[in-house]
Amino acid sequence: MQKGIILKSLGQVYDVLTEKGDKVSCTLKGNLRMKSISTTNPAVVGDSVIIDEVSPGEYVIADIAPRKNYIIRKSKKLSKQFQIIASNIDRVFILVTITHPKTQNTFIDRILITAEAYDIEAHLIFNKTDLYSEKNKADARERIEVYDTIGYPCHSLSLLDDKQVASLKNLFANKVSLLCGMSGTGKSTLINYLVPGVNRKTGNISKAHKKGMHLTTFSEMIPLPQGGFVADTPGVQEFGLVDISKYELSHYFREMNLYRNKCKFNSCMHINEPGCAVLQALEEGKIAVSRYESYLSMLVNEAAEVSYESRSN
Ligand SMILES: Nc1nc2c(ncn2[C@@H]2O[C@H](COP(=O)(O)OP(=O)(O)OP(=O)(O)O)[C@@H](O)[C@H]2O)c(=O)[nH]1
Ligand SMILES: [Mg+2]
Ligand SMILES: [Zn+2]
Repeated sequence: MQKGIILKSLGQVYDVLTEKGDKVSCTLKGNLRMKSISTTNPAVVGDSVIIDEVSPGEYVIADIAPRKNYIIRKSKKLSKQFQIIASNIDRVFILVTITHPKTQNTFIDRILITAEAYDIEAHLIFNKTDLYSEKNKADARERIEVYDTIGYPCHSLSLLDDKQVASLKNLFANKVSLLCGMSGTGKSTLINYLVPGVNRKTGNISKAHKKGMHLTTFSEMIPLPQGGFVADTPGVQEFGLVDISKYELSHYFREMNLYRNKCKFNSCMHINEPGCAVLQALEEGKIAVSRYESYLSMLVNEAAEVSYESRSN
């Protein structure tokens, strides 16, 4: 028996990094396979596990430690099921591009809200500044102002410039970090920089659509030379929010959370109710219009009617 962490999940087989520093392939012990009820995957990247060598060179995952947190997305085909992308995350980094591709605020906010709900520190990395037009620059400045004010650290750079990337390195040391961002925003490019020799495939941006090509198709936890891990995830659109209820949603918008206790009604959803302190703060410019728009869009399109999964696991 020894402890390890799941680095990669390939269907029935998992790559585990053991405490001793060996990488071994494991299958899942039968009773653990049965545990998967509401999720499609019983063991996930980032899980802390106990492994057992059942015969020479043959390993099974015998137990999975309770998860500190996890990030989920909806399974495409099975609407009621969700898939855990990664677990036990310390920090989320959202790669944001203003152009090639254009990242929507709703994409950023959806991840921030998920991070907030799971108590994960979130940073924004505005990438591809080398491609900025004057208009893009203004757009970036405006967005950075919004997120800085709420308290999310923003970093602005071009990953093509080694000197600028060097300043990011420290942020990753000795932490388990998750990189998120639309396809083509530079997640794999950043990992190649953080882990020399890892050679993650990076893609071209299609000229016609200015979009990425969805090159990274599964999650993987990569050990960092300076200690810690970084997870590369596919550029998913359908990220997060699966188990956040409509009523809870405003709790995870930090700036809305500051005001919602002052609303006249306890059940206020901050849409058009009288005496709504959130709407008043919006009118007074204390809440950014873009964030409020994200809130409404998530409320209508994504948040669940009821919460059907406890986050504390
Ligand atoms: N001009 C410019 N190109 C960049 C920059 N950072 C990354 N790229 C390019 O953008 C393209 C996409 O980068 P990837 O790292 O593959 O993007 P990804 O986020 O991993 O994409 P998926 O794996 O599809 O989710 C590559 O051709 C990179 O070289 C940058 O700062 N400036
Ligand atoms: Mg990639
Ligand atoms: Zn209200």
